[in-house]
Amino acid sequence: MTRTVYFVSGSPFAWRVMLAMGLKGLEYEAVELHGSKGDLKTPEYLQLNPRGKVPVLVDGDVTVYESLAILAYLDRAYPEKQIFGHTPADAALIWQRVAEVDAYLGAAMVGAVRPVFTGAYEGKESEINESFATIRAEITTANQWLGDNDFIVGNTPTAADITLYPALAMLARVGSAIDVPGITPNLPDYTSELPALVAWMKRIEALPGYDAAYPPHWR
Ligand SMILES: N[C@@H](CCC(=O)N[C@@H](CS)C(=O)NCC(=O)O)C(=O)O
Repeated sequence: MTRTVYFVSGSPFAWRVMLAMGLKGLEYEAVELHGSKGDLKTPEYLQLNPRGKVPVLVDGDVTVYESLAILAYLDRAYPEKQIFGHTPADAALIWQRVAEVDAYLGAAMVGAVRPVFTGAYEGKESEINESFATIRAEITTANQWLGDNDFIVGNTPTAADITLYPALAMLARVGSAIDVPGITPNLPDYTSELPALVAWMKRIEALPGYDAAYPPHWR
């Protein structure tokens, strides 16, 4: 059976799906799309995802969009190496972390990083700085989630890790590169300030399938 993931290089939403597939040992074809070329708005692509966004997974005759729906699908379709936990309490905590990442860190990233990178920041500096303040607080919170564990929930990787990791990796990469008047990301230096988070990132980077999922334009 052919499995295809449609992605845009660096999309944290697509990256989480590809990390999940790697973790589960699933082979897949990764089809890279380019928003600037209109690839996401072609009639053919809109048939797969009427919102014209990545990721989309096509798994045989099943097509799914929305990254969290794809993770949930993968866990039901390929239950070995479950990423949503084995007990009700674990499942609840994993979903809680996943929802927190999307609702707070993810939303703040949309409010801060996206306008800076699309050049649509003029007149929005104070809102963007507020979003960066939220991002800083959420990074500290994520560091606290780890506690003494190897992963965000317990000692095996779950959907909580693969939802959080792409966002933090993107912030580590772009945060220091933002040089826009009036905008002060002030993101922490993970290595000196958050060593536990750095050690956790290295654990994610050692997982099966990590290299195949790495954004091609960052290589
Ligand atoms: N809630 C969606 C978000 C997907 C999303 O926003 N994808 C972005 C890339 S990071 C995209 O495809 N943007 C293209 C567009 O909006 O035209 C998910 O979790 O899959």
